[in-house]
Parts: sequence; C-alpha cells; structure tokens
Amino acid sequence: MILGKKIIYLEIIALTAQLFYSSCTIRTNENSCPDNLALTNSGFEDGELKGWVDLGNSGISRDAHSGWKALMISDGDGGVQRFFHCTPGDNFTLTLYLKKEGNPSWAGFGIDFENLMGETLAENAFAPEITGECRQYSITRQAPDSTIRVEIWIYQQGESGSLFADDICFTLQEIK
Ligand SMILES: [Ca+2]
Repeated sequence: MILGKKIIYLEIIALTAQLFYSSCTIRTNENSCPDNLALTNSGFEDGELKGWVDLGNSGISRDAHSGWKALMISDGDGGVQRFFHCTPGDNFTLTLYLKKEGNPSWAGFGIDFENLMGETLAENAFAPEITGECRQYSITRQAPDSTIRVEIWIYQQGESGSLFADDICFTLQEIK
C-alpha cells in the first residue's frame, strides 16, 4: 500500500532525525505539562521567542527535548523572562529541561516575586549542576505577603558556553 510505504518512510526520517540530534531528544511534539497558567510557547515550537521577554543572546535551537525547537542562550549574558499576576500565598512550581554546552560561568533559572511598586520581595535563583545531558529540574516557591506579580526566568552568564531549555512548565497549586 502506498500509505504503508509513506508511514515506513516517515518512520525512517524520524529515526534518522533522532539519531542526528542529541540523545535526550524525544519527538513527541507535545509538552505534557498540566499547563494551568496557559504558558504558551512553553516548548518554543512557535519558532521564535513569542510570549517571552528576551533579555539578550537568546534564540531558537533545533537541539530540543521534545518537538523540534528549544531555547538556546549563547555568546554572553542573557536569557528570557515572563510575568504573571498572582496573590500572596500562591504556591508555584517551575519545571523545565536543561542542558549546557561549554562552560557558562553561571546558568540556571528562578522564580521572583514583586510588589505593586515593582520592587523584588523575594528572588529565588537556582543554579543546579547542569551537564551536557538533558535533564529535568524543578523548584517550588510560595508568594510572600504583598506580592502582586511573579516572574519566571532562565539565564546564563559568561562569554563561553550555551544553555538550552525546553518544555517549561509553570503551575499554581491553589491553597485550600
Ligand atoms: Ca520544544
């Protein structure tokens, strides 16, 4: 059957692509995050940084965890950030996949909380040991008193090296 031949052909293409890209690559085209904060373009599949604030040196790589694209920060200090409204007591979990190439002097992510004046009430930077293998990382933080806005960010510092991120998941656990 022609259809059968097409399926086999597509499977060969997919297998070749998987072998060509990194060992952490899966080709689901799905971010399985229970995305209760409507974090659009959480897997960077829109092909650009749509929805994210570019802090510099950020772009799109084909070296993805899922789908075909991922965030790549390279050639200096930079990253991306994103803001959401929130209320004190909200409990947030940020989960994402990271890997690096070379040796950025600092690489990580965080959840920060701000008050009405835009002042930072709490900065929660997390710099885990990131390797050349794609791995999942996660932190959970609670909004302190006077919080009206939460910021999530991914960042690297240093002239050498690159940080890759994909499948960002940001969820709110309601306090009952
Ligand atoms: Ca992706």
